[in-house]
Amino acid sequence: MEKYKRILVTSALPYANGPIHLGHLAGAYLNADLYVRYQKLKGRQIIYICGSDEHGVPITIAAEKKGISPQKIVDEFHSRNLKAFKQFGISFDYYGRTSSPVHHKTSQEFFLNLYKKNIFKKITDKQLYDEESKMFLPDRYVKGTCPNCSYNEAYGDQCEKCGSSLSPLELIEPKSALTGKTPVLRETTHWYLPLGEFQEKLSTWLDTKKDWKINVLGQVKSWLNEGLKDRAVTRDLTWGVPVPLEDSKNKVLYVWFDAPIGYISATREWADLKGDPEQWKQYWQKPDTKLVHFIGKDNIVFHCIMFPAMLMAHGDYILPDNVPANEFLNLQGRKLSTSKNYAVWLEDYLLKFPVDPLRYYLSINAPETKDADFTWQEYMARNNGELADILGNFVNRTLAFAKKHFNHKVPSRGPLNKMDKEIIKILSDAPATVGTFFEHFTFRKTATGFMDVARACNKYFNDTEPWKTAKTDRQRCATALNICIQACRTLAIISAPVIPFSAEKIWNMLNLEGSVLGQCWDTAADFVIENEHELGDLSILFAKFEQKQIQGEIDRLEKNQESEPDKTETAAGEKTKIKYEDFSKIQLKVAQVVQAEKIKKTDKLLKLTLEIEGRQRQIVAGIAQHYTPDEIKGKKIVIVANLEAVTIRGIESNGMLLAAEDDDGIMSVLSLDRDVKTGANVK
Ligand code: B3M
Ligand code: ZN
Repeated sequence: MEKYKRILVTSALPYANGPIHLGHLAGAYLNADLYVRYQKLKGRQIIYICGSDEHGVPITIAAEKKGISPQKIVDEFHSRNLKAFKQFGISFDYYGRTSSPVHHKTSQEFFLNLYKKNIFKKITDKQLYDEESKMFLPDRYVKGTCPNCSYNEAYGDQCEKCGSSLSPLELIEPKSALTGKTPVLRETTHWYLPLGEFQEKLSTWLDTKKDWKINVLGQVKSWLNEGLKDRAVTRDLTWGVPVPLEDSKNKVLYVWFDAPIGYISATREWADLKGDPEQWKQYWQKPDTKLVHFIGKDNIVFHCIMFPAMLMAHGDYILPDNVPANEFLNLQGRKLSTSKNYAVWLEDYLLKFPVDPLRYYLSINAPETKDADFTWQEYMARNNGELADILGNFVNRTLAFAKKHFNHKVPSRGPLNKMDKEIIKILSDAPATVGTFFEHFTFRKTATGFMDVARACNKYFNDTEPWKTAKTDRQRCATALNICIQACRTLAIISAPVIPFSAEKIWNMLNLEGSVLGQCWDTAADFVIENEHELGDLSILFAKFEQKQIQGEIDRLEKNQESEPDKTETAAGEKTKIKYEDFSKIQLKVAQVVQAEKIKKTDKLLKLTLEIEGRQRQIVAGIAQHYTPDEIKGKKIVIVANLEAVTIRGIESNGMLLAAEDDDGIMSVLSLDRDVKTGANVK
């Protein structure tokens, strides 16, 4: 941090075409909020910027579906989403919108700056055109068959089945999403950002990012390895930021050109509102600002390649220090699907359940290095067994005890014994230990971190047995209670980023001045509550849920289960027990990798040619982010040999290799420590 004076945090601007669901929260908002709240407690100068993405084809298509204007759609969802985020405690300093005049101006200036520097290539070529609706069909206006996986509902910009990014002309049998008609080809002119020309500069810059998350670096490297291509930054549409050139009628900026500039415009609006219109420049133009973008994994290329290239081309701006992108959140073992209503909507959640249990569960179960699974059952278990039984119980029994035995006042400490010293050590280490987890974007550990401290406090309460010493050794009892009360304060501060509403409640129960938000992280473990301080009123911190409260939610999702199954395991990653007969159906064999190559247009896949007892066999393995083809070549590995063949990205895979992957996203392919022949059985 020393290198930096201030921090600018952004979360991806959600499209204002629908409500927010848990996948959004887990991807780019809750993690950012934890980071920001922590940094504020650390006393750092930081702002948190977000807003609605109100342009692009997703918006116009949503509007057309509902038969209303795009403006109406974005007006509705901008305010609904902002309200839901606020209620969920997402502490934006400013939530802008890309339809604002400041944004139009800022993005047009940005475009013109690059245009005047002759950065863009102006290219005229043929694009798909719908004769019936009389318009070109960019991005999602065209659907067709994916050339990579043959999925027949692929969009013109992306195939949602295999994840590859596409251009409309690559689709097989394209059809207009508006009329269903087969489009014709027509000439049109657009401005392209020649990303290839930034390849070297981007690579050099990205090479310095050794501390970025593995999942992010993996994707980025695979884009770079494939070689960056020109990208059109304009579209033939009427909804969006008009292209500010004479010869560009009915053309707007591509949504992924204007949306990231939205971070800048929103910061400008924030500064205007503060009455210090120049202040945005500090955050965007001073190299001692740390810029951090929180996003979901589908936005990595835009934030790590395209936007940085734009910023480099412009020259006046800083580049992100980190882009800690998250993977996806699944729901009850299946992929979330908004179109099939297989999702948990935030607005709906807020009507029925309290905020903090969800913040806690989504933090502890964040899709940090790999996809995670949300289940209502685990949500309830975490609330009841951890928030209520550990943290809630500790605070409650401490304060109830003080009320009963010390007249609701803080008793004074006497001499300390071994147990006292041990818990004091745990408490005083906590701010630094838990703090590191925030600094390193390992948010799952921030939640386990404070809960572990609460667990130790609960144990201390049990072990010191104040209910006995109350009668036998008053000073001992008072000492233990004093420590427990001080610990409640520490816990309030170190849990505040994750469960801000409950932390505030603890603060009030302790009857301390001000708000927990105004405290200092580093002195969270100082024992500053004075003797004889009068405590506040007790209230329940976390109510326990009963099965019937969550059953309705489970039933609703089960009804919507046309969505594809994604995982066979339970939320805790445990599988149900099997018999040996079941295991013995799996044939594991030793194989040697004789050839390895990257599969084009994918981040994760390698095609491996294996040798087993003199015969060759081909498999596809999801290890490209962890192994280069050269690293894996020659290795003897273990494969599942009798798996039915599947086709992945048009390539047949006859088996599966075994690899271990831990929570930090480190992957290791299983290998052998003696030289056995290929074909050997593994049991
Ligand atoms: N509107 C969000 C998405 O892909 C997209 C993010 C823009 S961030 C500049 O869902
Ligand atoms: Zn596909």
